[in-house]
Amino acid sequence: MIEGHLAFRPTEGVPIWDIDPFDEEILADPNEYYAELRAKGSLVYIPKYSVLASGRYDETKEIFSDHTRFVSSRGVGLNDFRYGTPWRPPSIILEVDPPEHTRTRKVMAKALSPKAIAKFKDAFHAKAVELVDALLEKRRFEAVSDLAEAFPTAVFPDALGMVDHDPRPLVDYGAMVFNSMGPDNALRRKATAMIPEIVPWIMAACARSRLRPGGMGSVIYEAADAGEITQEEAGLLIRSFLSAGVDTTVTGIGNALWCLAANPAEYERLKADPSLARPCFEEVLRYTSPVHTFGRTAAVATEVSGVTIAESSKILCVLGAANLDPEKWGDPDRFRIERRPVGHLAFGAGIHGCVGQNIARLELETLLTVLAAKVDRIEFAGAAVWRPNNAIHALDRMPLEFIGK
Ligand code: HEM
Ligand code: OVM
Repeated sequence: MIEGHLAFRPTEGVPIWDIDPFDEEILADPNEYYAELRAKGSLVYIPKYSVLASGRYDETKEIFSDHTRFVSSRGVGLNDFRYGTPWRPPSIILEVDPPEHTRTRKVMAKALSPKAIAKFKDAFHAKAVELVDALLEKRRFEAVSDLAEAFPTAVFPDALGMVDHDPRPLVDYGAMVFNSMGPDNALRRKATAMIPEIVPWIMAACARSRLRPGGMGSVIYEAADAGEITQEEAGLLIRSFLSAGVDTTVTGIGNALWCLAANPAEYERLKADPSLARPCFEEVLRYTSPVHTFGRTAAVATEVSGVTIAESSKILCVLGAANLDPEKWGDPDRFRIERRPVGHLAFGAGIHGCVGQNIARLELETLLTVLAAKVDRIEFAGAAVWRPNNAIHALDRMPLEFIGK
């Protein structure tokens, strides 16, 4: 695999920071790094990777949503696709710009529209009830495997229409995709080493013959039949479902349980008013940013907040830092389920803003509603441990206890 990027010289006046944002200790506990990044300036140069980093809300949003100046087609990870071969054929939705993006985005948005996914609600609810009842019976359990992973790996492949599926490669592929967006560190090398055992399984699962009619996958293949995309592109869009659709919601659920166990008064509020399930999830997203960092590449010489940006600069958009910026959010370090953090960047912003956000919300809203109805208390039953990932902020394990109503 050939990789690399230009060694950009920092613009004069830009703070230079000798830090490795992908150090495993920082990835596991990033809030101090976020605060320092915001404090140093609107853009900070990181020599270790020859990149600029943005952690303040306004600038991060500006860069992330301006697809003309800051492109995705050169990769949203650390490597510039112009100077190295990507580890897999690029995503035809995430890693492209208009006009290519417009066509594939339209097809995927149709499969994931509120109308198209409404029919999954009952199945999601039934699975949530089944899992939560079993865990109440057990009382103590491992929340990452037994709930955060168990729920999406059961309901999402079914909604996609997969005829047979296995939770392990689904969870591992997501972690791989997100780790590969980072630098050439141990996390990325471990991810790359798993390619032979996981990628063939994933690619085989994208075939039309493996997808039932009635699922989101068949909507994609029908768009191919209608000539909107090619059959090969349909397969690659199914790959996008499997890349971005499982590990993200697994992380969302784990992080939600962590927030609620750590903030029992907020859980009391949710029980008292289960219609807060959705705003609660939005606050979990703001507070924990499951996707913590994604990049862009400057296609032109430009400027943000008075800082000059050279053409071809790679910019890390630190969504986790922006979502905790005190200039944007009052009391950002407090988890408040009634905050309704409109404008948070956990799903991104602009034309690449998460196309799966409606189904992510449906999964989380359903699960949080079932919890509020059945579980009286959510308590830690041991230490919660975070799992470093170059792009995802997720738990590795979290012993919990559910006390029933
Ligand atoms: C895009 C986060 C769930 C599919 C994005 C982006 C973010 C994000 C930050 C923007 C990427 C960018 O601009 O470069 C999340 C989070 C989720 C979640 C935090 C759950 C809590 C899902 C689900 C799917 C999905 C369930 C299901 C298919 C995608 C795809 C894109 C995307 C295909 C690329 C869209 C485009 O480039 O136009 N997501 N996501 N995501 N997400 Fe999600
Ligand atoms: C894709 C893809 C992969 C990772 C993340 C993502 C968050 C999309 O393959 O399209 O969005």
